[in-house]
Amino acid sequence: MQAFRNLAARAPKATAKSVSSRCASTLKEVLAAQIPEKQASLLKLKKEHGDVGLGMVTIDQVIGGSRGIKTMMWETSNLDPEEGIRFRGLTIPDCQKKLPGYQKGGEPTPEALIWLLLTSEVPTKEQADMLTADLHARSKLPAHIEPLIRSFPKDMHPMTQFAAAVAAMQTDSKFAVAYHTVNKKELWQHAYEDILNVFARLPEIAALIYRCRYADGQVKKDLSLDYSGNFCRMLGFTDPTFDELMRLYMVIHSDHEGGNASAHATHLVGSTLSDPYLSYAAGLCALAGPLHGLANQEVLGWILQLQAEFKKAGKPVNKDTIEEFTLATLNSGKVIPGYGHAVLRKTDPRYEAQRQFALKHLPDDPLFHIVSTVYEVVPGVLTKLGKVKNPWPNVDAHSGVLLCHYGFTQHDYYTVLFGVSRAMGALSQLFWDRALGLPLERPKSVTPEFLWSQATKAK
Ligand code: AMX
Repeated sequence: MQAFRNLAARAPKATAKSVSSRCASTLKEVLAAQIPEKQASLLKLKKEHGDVGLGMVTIDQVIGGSRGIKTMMWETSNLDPEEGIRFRGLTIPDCQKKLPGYQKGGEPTPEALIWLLLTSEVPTKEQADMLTADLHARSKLPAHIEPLIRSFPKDMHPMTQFAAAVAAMQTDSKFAVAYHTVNKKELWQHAYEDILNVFARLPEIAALIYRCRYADGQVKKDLSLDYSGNFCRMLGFTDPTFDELMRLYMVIHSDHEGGNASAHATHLVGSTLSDPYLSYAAGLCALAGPLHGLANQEVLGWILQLQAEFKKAGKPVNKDTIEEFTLATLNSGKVIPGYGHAVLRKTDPRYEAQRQFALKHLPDDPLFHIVSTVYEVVPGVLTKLGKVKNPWPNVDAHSGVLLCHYGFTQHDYYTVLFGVSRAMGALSQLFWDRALGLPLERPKSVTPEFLWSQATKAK
């Protein structure tokens, strides 16, 4: 035990440093300076302690979607079942306190979070602004992307359009070209370029999909604003409070450690040395599933259905009627969207952060009132089922109601917003995967016969 404590004391801490300790100042220079030390640390860990076991794997885990099996290294964030997410050691309230906002005291900007996720250092306002300018400068889409999006059938789901457009940008990949021409030790530089370009271009792609599907197809940029502010203008929203909501939304949706399906898919595909465009397109396909990112669309659909049915039947919205509606959903063989989680065992702090925003900015909104009453009822109902491991709300239980309040009502689009945000975590980690030269991911599968033979031996 003492030996473990000594080792742990020597290991790099997953806590953000408050000021850049290095003299290098651009994001790429800070990262370049960090790489040799981190490579050496990983090599030492592998060489001297590679044979240390991390626990047994049970048959239940093999059949049950690998829950809890520690099988991936992920440094940008960590998820504790009780406490929730920490980005480089910082909780959501820590980020709100420490990361620079667009305005002093405002919500942290996604640019500040990208800096934190990549470097584990809290950026100064100047560094965050420098990154904003860099992202704006990289934001021009390859010429074929706009016509491609305009050619999609109107009824193609926005997430299908989004994943297809991101994959189609692969024509621009510097990493894919470099793979054939440069020493693999230098590949991280090209991964960096692609990753920053993906961050820069996702908002316009997302806005084009939105404007073509629900509005006049025109996208108007405002590069005098930050990443989120410009994104809101491109979508067609001009309320500064909505800009703040978008900053909060993007930060809390950015990363949720590595095991979730979108992050894991990005990491898996990237491990084949597929470039960041194709890797993140895979992540988006995973995010589009209703048990994962699409749950945000499902939640609002469920709440609107509840509201419409109650109105038609002349029923009041209260705990009893919501309990009836919840039971009817469960009895029809469906899940309650926005509730439950594979890792969390408490109310998601991302839900709590959005609830605080609602209490401050829209306390009297009728949909917020429904969401709050659902929160009072659903955990009790799910607990009574006896099988649900986490009856508490997750991030998706709240986001739609906030968006709706500001007139963003097209809920079949909501997962695209999640997809713009999730890139920040999944691709920051992908940068480190390439910088550290992590190998092809290739776990072992086993047959049912093997499992039966092990089960029989264990008796
Ligand atoms: N409503 C009804 N049943 C639920 C439930 C919910 N919200 N959450 C879990 N259950 C059920 C499961 O379907 C499973 O039933 P089964 O044994 O009959 O198949 C049982 O409870 C045990 O599941 P679990 O171990 O508690 O959860 P899990 O790790 O297998 O699944 C999740 C996690 C999120 C898929 C699940 O809670 C769920 O389906 N929630 C609703 C969809 C949702 O909100 N997804 C978004 C998650 C966050 C995100 O990724 N964005």
